[in-house]
Amino acid sequence: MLVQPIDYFLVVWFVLAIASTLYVAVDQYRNNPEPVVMKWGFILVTLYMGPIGLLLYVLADKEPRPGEHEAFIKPLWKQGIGSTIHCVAGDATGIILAAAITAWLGLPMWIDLIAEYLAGFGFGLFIFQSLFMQSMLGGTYWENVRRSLLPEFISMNFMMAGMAPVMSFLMMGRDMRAMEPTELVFWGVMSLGVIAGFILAYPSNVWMVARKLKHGLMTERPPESGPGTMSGHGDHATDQDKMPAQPHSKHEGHGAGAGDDRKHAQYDEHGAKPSGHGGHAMSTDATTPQLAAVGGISVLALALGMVAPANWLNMTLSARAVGGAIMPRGMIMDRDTPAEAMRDMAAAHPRNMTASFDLGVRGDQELPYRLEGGVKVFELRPSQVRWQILPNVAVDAYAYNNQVPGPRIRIRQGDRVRINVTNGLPEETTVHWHGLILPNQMDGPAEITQDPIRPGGSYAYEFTATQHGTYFYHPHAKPDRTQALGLYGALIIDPSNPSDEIAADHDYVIQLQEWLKREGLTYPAMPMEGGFPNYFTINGKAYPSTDTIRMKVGETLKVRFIGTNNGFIHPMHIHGGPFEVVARDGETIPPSARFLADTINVGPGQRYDVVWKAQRPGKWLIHCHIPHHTTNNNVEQRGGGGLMVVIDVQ
Ligand SMILES: [Cu+2]
Repeated sequence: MLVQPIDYFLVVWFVLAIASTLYVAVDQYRNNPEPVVMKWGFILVTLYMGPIGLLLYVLADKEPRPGEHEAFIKPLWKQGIGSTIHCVAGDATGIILAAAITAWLGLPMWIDLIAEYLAGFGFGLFIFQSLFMQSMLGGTYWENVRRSLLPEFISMNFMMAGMAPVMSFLMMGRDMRAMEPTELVFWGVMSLGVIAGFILAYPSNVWMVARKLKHGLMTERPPESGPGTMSGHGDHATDQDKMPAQPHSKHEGHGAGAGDDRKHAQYDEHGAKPSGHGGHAMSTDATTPQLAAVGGISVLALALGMVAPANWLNMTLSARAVGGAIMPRGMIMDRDTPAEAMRDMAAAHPRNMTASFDLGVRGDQELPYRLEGGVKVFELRPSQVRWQILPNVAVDAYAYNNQVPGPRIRIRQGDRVRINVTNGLPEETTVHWHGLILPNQMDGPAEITQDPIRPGGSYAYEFTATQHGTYFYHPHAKPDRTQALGLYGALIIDPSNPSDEIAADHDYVIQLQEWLKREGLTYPAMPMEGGFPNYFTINGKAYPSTDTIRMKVGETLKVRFIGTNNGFIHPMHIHGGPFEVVARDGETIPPSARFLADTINVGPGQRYDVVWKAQRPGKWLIHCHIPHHTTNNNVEQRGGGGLMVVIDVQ
């Protein structure tokens, strides 16, 4: 799913990669006179390295004009590229296959890397070098394995030394979609890894070609197209020892400047058949100390590339544990950070949103019920929706019944209620009835009083409301994630004795919330590194999209503040004169203890009922007194933002 700028870049990249690969494939088979194994080497490497593979092909290998391939490929730097190409083609194929399989199996990153090394080495050595090159080198398969072992080992070590840290850091970076083979970024990381591996393996390949440890580029012409093809020649070379210079079947250029003093393998007109024993076997002039030094450094580089990332990354993470998670900028993720912590702070994934609602849709709608044998039965269903909080800002929210805040449950003291909760979220949930006296089994804490409700599962909460006042409900399974993403709703219980109600002309509920929305993604806001919110809502909307309360001079307004938010104490202030604090946490304050104030600190979980009297006409504000909380992404719009509501008094 295209959710980040990198996704669009990668679409372009892979379109270019496929186009480049098609070009190289067609050109190799139509025009370029080289052995089949090298044709495929360039095709595969172009698939992995995209336009860079194409660049290498055109600069180092593609015959510039008919008949020039032999001379064109002679320079050592080109021979080194050829040698690296067929190492990388084999190794990278093994590595990528292993990466996809280990991700699918859910194995941790450290096993992933080891499997990739073994698969890359195995694929490179046993298939690409020994099997495919057998036609070049002659000899038996196992002779080739033995001969290729050391050069392949050195090259593979450097290749993996480049590829492993790129994969480790990028797959387990902020965007851990990179661990999922179903995501484009996974393939982007593989491509970048192959490029890094190529760069690191190249110098050793140049040296190995120069020392005749490895083959570089070669020319192989079918008889019809060879530059020296003479008309009328109908015979074909069958024995290189007898016919070393067959004019229409050349095959040369293996190793820096060494092509002319060695025998040329001969090929029949079908191109790739070994024509005799011995083939292109070379004898190296590298000394044992040289080999030991280069080999040793390659092992050191490999160890560094494989192990060093473990200083910063938790290498025990697997694609199954964290794959797909996109982490907020600024979150501290170190080698000890567990997968659970990452999942907890990850963005709500845009692909999971089941519905989208525009600015006009409001939350906190009174929830209808049906009566079953005297029990008021309510239905609650949490799911993921895109919820508009400002004209141009939508959050990917967790919502009860497609509302943020969730629907208002309004009951009367003494009511018997049953609330059926069906989990439409991709993770476990429960519901806690905050502040209520009820049977312990109905209280909601996951793992403590009940098993969490699994995705698709349900649970019936049933109790009798013995209290009255302002309450709320919220999840008690990972509330730091799921409540922060929008799961909360008001629970208003009217007193059975109407005279217990502190009456006012208007009644307005304020549910507070903090949001973290960046780069198109919504993260659960938390008071920790990387988790600080940048949007704030009252009843699911940020000012200027919040409600306006309309009343007349002399009328009273009861505001029920509910700390439905997770992270901050919000000092809620009303302009235009003091209010009287009449209830706290659902409990009515006795008249003698009620007090006047103009600011009240509403902490998470707290409720305050206050009664404010409109004394003068005009626009009077209710707002949080932390000015940052009255901005939208730190911007003041039309005089404010976030936690702000206007009381319009006529
Ligand atoms: Cu505040």
